[in-house]
Amino acid sequence: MSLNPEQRLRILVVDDDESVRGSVAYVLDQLGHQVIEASSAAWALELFDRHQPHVVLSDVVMPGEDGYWLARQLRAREAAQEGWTPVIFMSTVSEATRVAEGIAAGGDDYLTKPVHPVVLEAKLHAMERLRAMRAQLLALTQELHLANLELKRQASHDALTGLLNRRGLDDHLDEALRLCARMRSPLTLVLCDVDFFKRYNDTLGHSAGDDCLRQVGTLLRQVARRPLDSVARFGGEEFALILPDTPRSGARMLAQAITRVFQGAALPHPASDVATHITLSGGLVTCDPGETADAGTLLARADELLYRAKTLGRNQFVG
Ligand code: GH3
Ligand code: MG
Ligand code: MG
Ligand code: MG
Repeated sequence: MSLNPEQRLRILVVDDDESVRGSVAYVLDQLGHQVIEASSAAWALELFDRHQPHVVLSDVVMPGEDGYWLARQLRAREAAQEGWTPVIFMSTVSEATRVAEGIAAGGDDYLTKPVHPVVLEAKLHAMERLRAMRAQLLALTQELHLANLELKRQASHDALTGLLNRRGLDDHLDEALRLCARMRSPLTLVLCDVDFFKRYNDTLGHSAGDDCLRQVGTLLRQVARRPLDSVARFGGEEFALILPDTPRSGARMLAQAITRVFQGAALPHPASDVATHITLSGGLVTCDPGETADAGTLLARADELLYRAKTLGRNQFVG
């Protein structure tokens, strides 16, 4: 019989009796499957590792380790790898307690010898059905896992800029503060706000405003680009930079870098009182080593300094 490649199974047949192995192998071969033969449980385990069969058909009573031992070994391997290979026992022993013992050892089915070819074929179909269902379930679990990750990402990120959102910022700032306290390392928080942005929207339209905010996000990311730095969109046209391991001197340099980068990018602002391009005002606060500050206090201090920058004439950083 010719099977298409997905239907063709690699089947490990384990039996110490060569004639049983031969006749089972013959039936499977006639059905179009590929057969691997082992004369002992220990040898079967080696062949299993080498060939990763789709199904194991195993005798129970064999010299040395028996078929139940083999099933237990396979299940132990699978537990570590999240795999599953159907194991069907074939035995002349048909005692109920022995059958139950085989299933408990990890067997999926138990056939009494001599195994009828039609029954064998039907049992293989049943195992294939289970394998297909399991594969579907795994795919679904994977999909759910990815969807869950995406939901988590969406909950903490801003759709317009791809930066952290307010919630993401709060979580991140708490975490960064804890880490800096433990490492006795300074952390700087920068809060900045686009100058005269209402006028930008009023002049160029809301959609141009959105584009502008995206570009502001990109520019800020260029400035805060160390691996531990993070940038958030704090509100409408307000942004926050969390800069672990950054002392006051580093913060001042960073503020200068922001001003310089925005000067260089020269995003045109047709209605600003302070420049012909988009500018930012900002507040800088540094939590020094040994100082304990919570996220809320730090944000409130940065906001006050930002307000001061606005009243001092905008396009500047205070802190
Ligand atoms: P200031 O220099 O004092 O900061 O003046 P401003 O006009 O920037 O500040 P104000 O708070 O008066 O206005 C902020 C504007 O930001 C108003 C609002 O329309 C705009 N804005 C907030 N969120 C968005 C957004 O998602 N997209 C766009 N296009 N505009 C936004
Ligand atoms: Mg035997
Ligand atoms: Mg604002
Ligand atoms: Mg503003």
